[in-house]
Amino acid sequence: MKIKHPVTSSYSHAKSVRDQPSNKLDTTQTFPRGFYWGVATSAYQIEGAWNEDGKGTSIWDTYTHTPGKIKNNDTGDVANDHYHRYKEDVALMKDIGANAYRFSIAWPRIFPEGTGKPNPKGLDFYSRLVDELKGAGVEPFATLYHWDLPQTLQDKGGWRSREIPKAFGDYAGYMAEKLSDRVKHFFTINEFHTFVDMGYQGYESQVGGGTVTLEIAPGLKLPPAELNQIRHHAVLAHGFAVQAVRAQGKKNTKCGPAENINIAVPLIESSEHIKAAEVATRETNAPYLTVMLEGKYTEAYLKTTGKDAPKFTDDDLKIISAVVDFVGINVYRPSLYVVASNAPTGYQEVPFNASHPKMRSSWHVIGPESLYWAPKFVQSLWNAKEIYITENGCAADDKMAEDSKVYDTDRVMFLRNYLTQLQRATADGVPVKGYFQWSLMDNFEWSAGYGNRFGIIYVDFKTQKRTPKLSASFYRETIRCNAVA
Ligand code: PNW
Repeated sequence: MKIKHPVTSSYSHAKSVRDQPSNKLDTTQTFPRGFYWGVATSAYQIEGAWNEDGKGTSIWDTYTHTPGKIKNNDTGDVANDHYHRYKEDVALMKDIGANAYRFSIAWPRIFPEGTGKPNPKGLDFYSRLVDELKGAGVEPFATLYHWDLPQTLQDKGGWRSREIPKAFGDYAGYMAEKLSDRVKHFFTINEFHTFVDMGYQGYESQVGGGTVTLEIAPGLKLPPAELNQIRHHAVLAHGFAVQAVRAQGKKNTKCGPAENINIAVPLIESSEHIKAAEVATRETNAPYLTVMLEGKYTEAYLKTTGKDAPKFTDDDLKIISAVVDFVGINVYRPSLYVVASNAPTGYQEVPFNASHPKMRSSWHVIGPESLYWAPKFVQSLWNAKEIYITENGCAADDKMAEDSKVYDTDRVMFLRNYLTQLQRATADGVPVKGYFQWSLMDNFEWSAGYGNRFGIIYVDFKTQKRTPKLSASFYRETIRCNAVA
C-alpha cells in the first residue's frame, strides 16, 4: 500500500504521535512497525587492546604509530577501551532503547596474519559481545571490514593485490560459520568509496568556499589506473564475501554492502531536476554501488576512465553482482547538488555556496534532504527491497557544562531535520528497515583523532567515563515514539 506524505505542522505532528495509544499510531507520521533503531561503531575506533590476546597488527596500528599522520598524534591503542568495557556499552545502548547495534569485526583479531590460522581469543571476544547484545534485546549487525586491514596483507600489496579479495571471502565465510547462529545480518565492506579514495589517492572534496583533501591509512597516492584497479578489487572482495556468507552461514543469514553512496540531490524538486539527480547518482557511483547492483560498469565510466579503466573479466562481474539481501548506505551530506541541463550527461553540478552551513568536520556540509533522496534513488535505480541507513550523524564541539551535562543542541537540530526526511522516505513507501546513529559514543575519528566528537554519548578519554548527551535523550524519545521527537 502506498502511504501518502502528510501535510501537517511539526506541532500537530508531535502532539498527535504522543497522544495516540501505541497500538493506534498515525502511520503517516511514524516510522514503519518493526523499524530497527540502532547505533553504530567500528572496531579500530573504539576497541583499544591493539596488541592483546593474539591480535595481529593492522594498517591503522602502523599508520597511527607514524608521527605526523593523525591530529595530536592520537592513536587507537586504547581508544574507548571497549574491548574490556563492552558490557557497560551494551547497557548504555539498552538504556537508550536501541534495538540494533552495528559493530565491526577486526580482521587481524581473527586472522592475525590475514589468512591461515585463526586466533580463538579474537573470535571469543565477538562471541561474548554478541551474547551480551542478545541478552539485552539488541540485534547484532556485523560489518566485516571497517578499514583495519591486517598489515601482513598490506605488505603483500594491500588492495592492489588480487589476492586480497579472495582472502576477504575466506575470512567472511569463517565469520558467518562461527556467528550466524546469532548474527543474522552481515555487512561486507564499510564505505568502499571512502577507504579506497582516501586511502590510496587522497580524496578532494568540494565543500563550499574551497576543497578539502582527506587522507586515511595506508595514505598512498597512486595514479588513476591503479586506483581504478583497487576499486575493482574492493567490489570483487564484496562479491566473494556475499557468496561465502551465503555458503557458510546458517539459513536466513542476510548480507549486503554498507556504502558511503554519492548522493546527488536535486536543488529543485520538479520531475526534470529529480531525473537529473537520479542519473547523476547512478554515474557518480559507477565503480561501486552501480556495478555491484547492475553487474556492469556504465558506458560513461568506461569512456571517461579510458586507458585507466580497470581490467576485469565477465566472471568478475558475476561475482561482484552476487545478489544481496539489502543495501546499506551511510548518509552524512549531499555529495553534489544538481539541476537538469542540456549537457550530454543530462545534469549540471552546482557548487556549494561559500556560506553553506557545515557541521564540525571539514567535509560536512549540511543537507537533510540527502536522507530522503539517498534511499529514494537506491529504490528507484536498483529496486532494492531492503535498505538500511548504516550511518548518519555529525561531529559537534561538545563540552561538559558545569552541571556535568552535555548540551549538544546542534546535533539535536541536525538529527531532527535528517530524520524528518527519512520519515518522508518511509511514508513514500521506500523500504528502509532501519537506521543506525553514528555514533553510540565519541571515539577515534581517524585523521582528526579524538577532537571530532561524533557520539550521542560523551566520553572523557582520561577516565573513560561515559555521559549521555542531550541528543541521547532526543534519540531515546524518538525511539519510544517511533517518530521524530
Ligand atoms: C564514515 N565524507 O567516514 C566512517 O564510516 C566512520 O568510520 C566515521 O567515523 C564517520 O563516517 C564520520 O566521519 C566518512 O567526506 C568519512 O563525506 C568522510 C565522509 C563521510 C564519511
